[in-house]
Order: sequence, then C-alpha cells, then structure tokens
Amino acid sequence: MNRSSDSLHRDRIAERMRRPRSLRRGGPAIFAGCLAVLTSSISSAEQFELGPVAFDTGVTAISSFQTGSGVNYGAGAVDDPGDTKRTVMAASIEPWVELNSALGDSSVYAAASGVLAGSFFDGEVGGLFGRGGDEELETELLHVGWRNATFDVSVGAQDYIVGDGLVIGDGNLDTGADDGQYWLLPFSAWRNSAIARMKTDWLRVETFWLRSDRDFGAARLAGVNFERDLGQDRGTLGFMFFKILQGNRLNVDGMTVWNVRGADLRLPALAGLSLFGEYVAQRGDDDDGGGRDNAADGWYVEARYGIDDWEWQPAVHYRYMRLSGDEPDTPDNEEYRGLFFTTATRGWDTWYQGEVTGQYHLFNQNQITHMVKLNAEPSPRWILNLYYYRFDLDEPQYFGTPLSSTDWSDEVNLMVEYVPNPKFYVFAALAWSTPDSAAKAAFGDDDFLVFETMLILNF
Ligand SMILES: [Ca+2]
Ligand SMILES: [Ca+2]
Ligand SMILES: [Ca+2]
Repeated sequence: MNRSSDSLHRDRIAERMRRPRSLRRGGPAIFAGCLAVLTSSISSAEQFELGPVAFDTGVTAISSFQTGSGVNYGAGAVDDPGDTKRTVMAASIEPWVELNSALGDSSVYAAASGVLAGSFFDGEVGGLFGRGGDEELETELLHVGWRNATFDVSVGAQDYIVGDGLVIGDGNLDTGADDGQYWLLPFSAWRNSAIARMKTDWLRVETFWLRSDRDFGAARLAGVNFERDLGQDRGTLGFMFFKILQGNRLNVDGMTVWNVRGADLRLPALAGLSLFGEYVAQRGDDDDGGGRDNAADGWYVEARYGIDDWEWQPAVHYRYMRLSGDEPDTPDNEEYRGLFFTTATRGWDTWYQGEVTGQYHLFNQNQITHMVKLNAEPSPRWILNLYYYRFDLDEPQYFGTPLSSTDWSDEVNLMVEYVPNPKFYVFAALAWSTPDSAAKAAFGDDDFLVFETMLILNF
C-alpha cells in the first residue's frame, strides 16, 4: 500500500508520534531504578545565589545517529517511497535556569529554558515527518510557582506526567517541521498549564489544566489525579479523570478519560516480584468525528522479577497490553487513542513499544502487545537490555484501512547503555523487525533493521 499520498493516514500517525529520548534533568527515575541514582545527579549544574534568590543553571546537549534498511518493510520512506535506506543525525542544545526563593515556610520558584534543534542527512528514518535541514529555536520551560509542605501551585510551560506517562506524559509532539527533529525529545513541556497539588500523609491530589503544542492540535484538557503511596516497598495506586475540552485534528475533542493504575506493587511472600497495571476508559463524545460516542478501552498488566543477589542483577519482565481498535460495524468509536504518552519513565519501552514498531508503525492504538524483556547490569556503568515483542492489531484495520489479518509483526531489540559519569549518557541499539501478514499487506515483505545511537551531555 503506497501511503505517501495518504495525508490523513500521515496526519493521524504524526499526531501519535512522540520521540522518546531525553533523560531530562529532574525527570522521573529512568529505568526502574538502575539509573535512578545516576540520572538524579545528571543534572549537576552551576548553583549560585543573588540576594534571596538561589539559581540553578545548566545546559543539556543531545545528539543522535540512526540508520535504517528495509525501511517500512521495503515500502520505503513515507515521504519518498522506494527509499529503503535512510540515515539521519540530529542534535539539540538546551540552556536552562531554575530559581528558588524562600518565603518563610514556603517558597516561590520559576524555570525557563530554550532549545535549538536540527536534523541532518536524509531525515527521519520512516519518513513520516522530519527531514534533513529541519531546524527550530523555541522556548521550552517558562513557568512560575509557589509551594509549601502541603500545597504547590504553578502556571506556565512545564512538564507534567501522571504515573509513568501512559496517558498524560508529553505535552509537545516533536516533529521536524515544528521542533527541528523528532527523536531526541528536547520538547516535552506543555505549552501552557495550571497545576495545583496537595500532599497529605496518605494521599496526593492534583488538579490540572493543560494545553499541548500545535502538533497535538493545541489540545486543552482539565482533570484531577489522585495517588496513594502504599508505603515502603509496597507500591502506588492511582486514579485519574480528565476531559478534553478542545482537540482539533486529533478527533479527541469531547473525550473523557478514566484511569486506574497500580505501579511497583509488591507481594511480601515473593521478594523480587513487582507488578504494574493500568486501565483506561475513553468515553464521551467524538466531537470532531461527527459526535459518535467513544467506547474505547486500554489496559495492560506487567510483571517484573529481579534477582538482586546475583552479580549482574538480572531481571525479566513480561507485559500484555490490549488497546482497542474501532469495530467498523458499530456506530460507536472503539478506537483507543494513545493521547499524550511519553517515554522512558520505566525503561525505553514505556511507552514506545519497540524501536521499530513503536516508533514507525503502531502508536498505542488498535494494538495488542506481548513483551518479554531481559536486562542486566554487568557493572554500575553498563546496562544491557534484550527485548522480544510480538504485535497484533486488535481489529483488522490499519488507521481505518481494512486488512484481512491482525497478525502484525515480531521484533527484537538489543540495547546497550553506558553511563561513564553522571554528566554523560550513551545509548546504542540494534532493532530488527519482521512483518507478519497484516504488516506485509500494509507495507511490504522485507525485514526493517535500524541501528541507532544517542549521546546526552549535561554541563
Ligand atoms: Ca511540537
Ligand atoms: Ca515531545
Ligand atoms: Ca465502531
């Protein structure tokens, strides 16, 4: 199927594309704890005081190289069909400053940053969006807030992630045209926001109003999130509700979202085992899709078993995830929408699933995923990850184009991470994906192979 002229398909995919990839300073602990210590200190920067105001400043630089063959299973890049080999480099640099000023028992805080980003050579491997020569200079963080031991209120451009970012994570879809690149993810802040948080001993409550970037249709949403920490090493439970007040091209205007989740839940009898799971109901009206009722569901369960006593601290993970697809013979819209999922909150697989499939073809929509992941730490500086994914469609259609099968693809990813010091992070991965009958019908028969590296430097 030649998709180069299918602008709707391209738009819809583009809307759901999010580049994973920056170990953002102050972000969530990356990679299930193994990098947590390193990444929390990766934000080392200059600190100084001017009168009552404490300043933190720094610069984050990211660069990447990717090369792919058998692009889109041999169909070639979407923006240049037949071009089955692609190479792209990208780079971004982000100076940032954070301010804090104590006011008795409370404090006022603010942050600002700007990003210069660009792409070189062919352009994004899949050719969905992002070409060599794309560049952008734009503000990223720009917010102020006030907090004390119980309350925290902030407004402006800031990051906001709920849970591990399956639904609310990235407020800015990185595209070449608007953000200079698509894979480094220097842009993640909501373009505007108002967030009020309250923290008590037994519950955290957050109310939020968020506006995304233009690539996400300048979506406006408002909601509430509750989180209960079950105590030392017992995990977290969460509940969230929000409504999308305006969604434009996303066809999500009018959607309501209900979400319950559990993270890192432990069983006293089975040390080493931790459980994760989440359920998302997407309801309300599909106002931009003719007012149909939304009736979509998404959920996953995941188990991790780690052997901390062993020298390399190996761990095995298994995940099953099901995200509903639209059933053509019903009036309701059963198509689950990936919305604002982010990346690398618990590993590169949250929530880009598969370095090929998750980045170029399936975007947490009409999708069934089995994931097996093995990881180990040969030394405190080295992390190895091996993934096997099996992907199916939930319904036999690809972004609305009917197919005769749901059998999508199989994929293996091998990743190496190296953290020689707290200011430097190196990532390299080899990803191999082979199409099954549905992906063969939608794209082609060839294996899609990608090699990719990334460097992050904080100074
Ligand atoms: Ca954007
Ligand atoms: Ca982003
Ligand atoms: Ca339907």
